[in-house]
Amino acid sequence: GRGSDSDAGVVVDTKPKTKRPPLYKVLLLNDDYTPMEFVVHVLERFFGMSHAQAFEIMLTVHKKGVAVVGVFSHEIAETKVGQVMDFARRHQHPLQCTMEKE
Ligand code: TYC
Repeated sequence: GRGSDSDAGVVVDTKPKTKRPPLYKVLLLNDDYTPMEFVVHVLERFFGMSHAQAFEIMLTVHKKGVAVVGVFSHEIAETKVGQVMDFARRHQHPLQCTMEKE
């Protein structure tokens, strides 16, 4: 129980834990070859951004090398990364998209 005599000083159930699922940042990486318009299209198509939003994030990646384009559950993040990598490969662009635990 909660530290009764029979527990011989072993503290149990100290903190009520509410388990939230971990979240994952999806990152887009810069490269020298993928056309800017292609990146804007990717952000509109797979991340539901407006054209203005997508253009802004694309420029951030272009200038800084990387940007977070969304935060999702593990399953959704994996799906997004897969969709972007597949779309880029099909169009023969070297665009890279990865995920990392927040
Ligand atoms: N740097 C690319 C260019 O000059 C544009 C670009 C932006 C590529 C963002 C990838 O994630 C990227 N054409």
